[in-house]
Amino acid sequence: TGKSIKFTYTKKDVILYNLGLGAKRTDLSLVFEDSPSFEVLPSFGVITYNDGSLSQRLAPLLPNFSYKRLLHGEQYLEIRKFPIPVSGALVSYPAGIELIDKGKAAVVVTAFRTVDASTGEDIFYNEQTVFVRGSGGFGGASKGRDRGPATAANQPPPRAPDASIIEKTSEDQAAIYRLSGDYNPLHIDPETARAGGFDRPILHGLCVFGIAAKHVYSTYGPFRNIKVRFAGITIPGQTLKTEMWKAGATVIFQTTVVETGKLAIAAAAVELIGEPARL
Ligand code: HDC
Repeated sequence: TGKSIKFTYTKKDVILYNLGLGAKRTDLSLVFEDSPSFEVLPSFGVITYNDGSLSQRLAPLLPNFSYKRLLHGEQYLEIRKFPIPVSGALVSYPAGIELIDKGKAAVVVTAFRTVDASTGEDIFYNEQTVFVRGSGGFGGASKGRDRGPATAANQPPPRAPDASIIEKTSEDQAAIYRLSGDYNPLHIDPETARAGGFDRPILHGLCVFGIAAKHVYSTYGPFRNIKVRFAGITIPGQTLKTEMWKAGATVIFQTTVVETGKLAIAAAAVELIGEPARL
């Protein structure tokens, strides 16, 4: 729980965000503000509440806290207004959900409800999970609560995927993506990356999330919510493969780094709009 967070954005921020997720100059609906179908990619809802205060909020809660040892663990986003406005003024309200002791690591879950600053209308709702290596052992709860689609295991069925999309990220992907508001040096500064235990700067979890969400969106259309677990790191320049399995209104998906064969995103799903929700 903490102070409210203001976020104002224009079509320029929308274009920058779309470029950060690999949009090309030929994707006019993503990069040209006068295109009749100009739109923001639906994962935009995750960048509206980052005021850079994460470190200050977590430090008092966790033993041995170091921002360098923090990784994005999971993300759940609900889109509560369609179509998503391409400019606006929003306010987000943070609320602590869970602090879990995983032994060596701590897992911290925070919710953010984001509304239109002038009308109060709900726009987005997020639950953000961070995984802080070296900050466990404080004796908190060890298992998280079941929060429906926000925590679902989303195991892919044992059959070939119904659809898959492969996209190579740019070596400059993190350098562009960070301009949408996540200035964590882990993604740009080699020295910080080494201090965090990596050979080189890694791609933002939310950039990989946005690219995977784009793959699902371009295949199956708009969704009301999306949940992912960050299962492994991605280095800018690597190739991402998103595999999708559809069952009614639910699309389970996973994203693999093609060069290594390792999962970047697992336990992931969206619930589509325009189809009746599965009971
Ligand atoms: O899964 C490992 C990993 O490396 N994942 C990838 C992490 C990653 O690359 N994230 C994205 C980049 S970092 C980033 O973007 C930072 C960003 O700039 C700032 C944060 C966001 C700010 C937003 C703005 C507001 C790892 C290291 C996470 C876990 O691996 P292991 O240590 O091997 O853990 P494991 O033994 O498999 O499991 C231990 C317990 O932890 C749970 N767990 C595992 N992966 C998790 C996770 N919990 C949450 N999220 C994950 N990703 C396991 O379930 C297990 O718990 P239990 O024993 O109770 O089952």
